[in-house]
Amino acid sequence: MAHPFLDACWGKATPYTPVWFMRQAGRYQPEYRALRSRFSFMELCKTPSIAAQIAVSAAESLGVDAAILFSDILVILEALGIGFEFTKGEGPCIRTPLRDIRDVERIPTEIDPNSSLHYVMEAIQLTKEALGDRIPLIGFSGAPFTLASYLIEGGSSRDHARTKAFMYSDRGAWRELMTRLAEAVKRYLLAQIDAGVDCIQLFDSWVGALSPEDYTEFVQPYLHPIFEAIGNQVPVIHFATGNPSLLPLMRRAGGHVIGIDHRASLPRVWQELESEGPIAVQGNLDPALLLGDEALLKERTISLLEAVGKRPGHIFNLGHGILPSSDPQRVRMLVDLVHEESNRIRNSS
Ligand code: 1CP
Repeated sequence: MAHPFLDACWGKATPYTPVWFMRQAGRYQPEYRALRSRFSFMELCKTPSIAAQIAVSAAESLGVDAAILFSDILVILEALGIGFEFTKGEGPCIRTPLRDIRDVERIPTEIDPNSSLHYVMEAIQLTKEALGDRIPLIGFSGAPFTLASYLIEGGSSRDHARTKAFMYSDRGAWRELMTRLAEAVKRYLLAQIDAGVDCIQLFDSWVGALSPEDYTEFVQPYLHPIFEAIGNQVPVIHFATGNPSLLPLMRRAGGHVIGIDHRASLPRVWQELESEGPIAVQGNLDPALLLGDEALLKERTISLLEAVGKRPGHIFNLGHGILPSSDPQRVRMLVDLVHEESNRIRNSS
């Protein structure tokens, strides 16, 4: 399919800057909260017709340039035979966190996403049918490090201390764990592409806890097979948060678009990344700006678009997911602002 969002991912010129938001479907929307009062989060993910409806209605009510599959990075754990649940207010909880090589060896080396994650593939097919040719659909997976962190910590973590202790104390077990996770992620993403997604985002949300040295040794080697297997079938957005000094290494690891969080200066980082050749970027307004003064939100949006200017290959997004207390009207206003202002900038002399 052809769409300005996909053109921008490939670094081509577009009439305006395409925009979508991480967590564009979720708790900030009254329609979503109404559904959640009747179903658990996993029930929503496992009912393809509802998952498709959530993804499509979020994208269409906002007027964004891409929809994202309604699911979660943790559902792949089911295919790995690892039990987990989303506890109220506390996020994910893995029933038996990984402790040592024996636990790692229980992770299957070959998964078949079309059977164990069939509901994801069905949700993709239904979402694509409902979207028609209007906007593309983004599929996604957590990246191996981010998944490893949930598996070892047992849930969300601030300092990722258990994950690092595991990584620093048994290199062999770490290598085995990352190799198995990378294989599962690769198969999962290839199955999503077969099911019809137009783009992939690889979420390495927590890798920013590492230094460049650790990233090079403990993360980068496991990403290569994933990017290599996908090749140029669909564009891949490679996203992480928290540590701008990893961005050049992420670029080297792979991806057609680098997702930049709000802690970095997007124009500056982009220039640095392009010293190794052209690359598209995504980002990077602070999600908390949606909670503040509307004039400041507009000012920061316009200044980001002006700093980018007419350069092709920018996808507008927040630096991380929409916060649950955001006002849906404001999010919609931001989409219109990005479209109008970027079009004005492109047509200016
Ligand atoms: O209570 C609820 O209703 C569930 C809230 C919720 C939602 C709406 C969770 C729980 N996940 C999701 C959907 C989701 N998650 C999507 C699709 C919707 C969209 O983006 O429009 C996507 C792409 C994700 C990805 C995801 N889940 C990430 C990567 C993105 C990021 O934020 O860095 C991560 C880290 C998760 C884990 C997760 N899922 C949910 C929670 C509460 C968490 C924990 C976050 C943490 O550890 O702090």
